[in-house]
Amino acid sequence: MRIPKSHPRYESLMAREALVEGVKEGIVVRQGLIAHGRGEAFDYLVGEVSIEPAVEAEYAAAGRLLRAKHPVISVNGNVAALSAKETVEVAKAVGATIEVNIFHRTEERVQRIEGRLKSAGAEVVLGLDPDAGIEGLDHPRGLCAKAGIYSADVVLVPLEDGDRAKALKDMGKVVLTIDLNPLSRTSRVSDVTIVDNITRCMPKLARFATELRDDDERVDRILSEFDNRKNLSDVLNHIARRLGELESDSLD
Ligand code: PTJ
Repeated sequence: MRIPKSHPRYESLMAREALVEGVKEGIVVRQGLIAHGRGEAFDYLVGEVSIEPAVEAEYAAAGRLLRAKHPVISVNGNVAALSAKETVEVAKAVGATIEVNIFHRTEERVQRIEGRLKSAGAEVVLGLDPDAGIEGLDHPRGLCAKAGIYSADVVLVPLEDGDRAKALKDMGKVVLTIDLNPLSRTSRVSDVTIVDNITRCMPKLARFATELRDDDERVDRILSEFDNRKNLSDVLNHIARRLGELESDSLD
């Protein structure tokens, strides 16, 4: 379907189209469409823009990735359909390894997601031949690569809610996430939670990483000032304030 750029919901409709195409191509699972709907609902609540706490978290995540010895970006079907090119750009900007790690795992899907990432410019993508396991996870998302997630010190796990973030924390890793739901288990347990749409977040992460690369002092300051609990509470306060304003507007 062709969507005119002038459509007021252009970005949102394009994202839906990308996910529906992703389902047809065997990249996205149908459950991914439901997950996206939940994300859209939270995006409405934040106002469909990158709010200040999100930008702060994006700087903190860029700093953490730059400081990591072995950063890994974990990619699932939704991430590949919405942000393959931008994910590769972030990986290049911070020197991260990319690994496909999916909940609804089939070899064919892993291959298709790997193919999508490679056509977006990735040279190496791990995940197809898992040779290690995330401790404490007995479902397929526990399968991982020794040279990737298993040995990473910092892992970016966008768009998931589940027990993996907690399992990765229990393994001693720094966990970063992108999740429009500030209340999800992954959001609550991560070291840095970016409450922003992945389509707005990934380009910023790449830009901020480039901006911070040679500014050690600024990275030190960003990392020492960032507090994930406070950031999540700033997000919730933003939503509460915004709902209050919308409510009084609608009564005028
Ligand atoms: O590809 P697979 O097999 O690994 O499956 C991927 C999904 C997304 C289906 C799976 O990880 C899943 O079921 O995820 P959840 O538990 O629904 O969590 C997804 C989280 O991402 C939710 O908290 C959503 O609010 C959030 N989310 C969805 N779309 C976006 C988003 N956050 C940021 N940007 C989005 N576009």
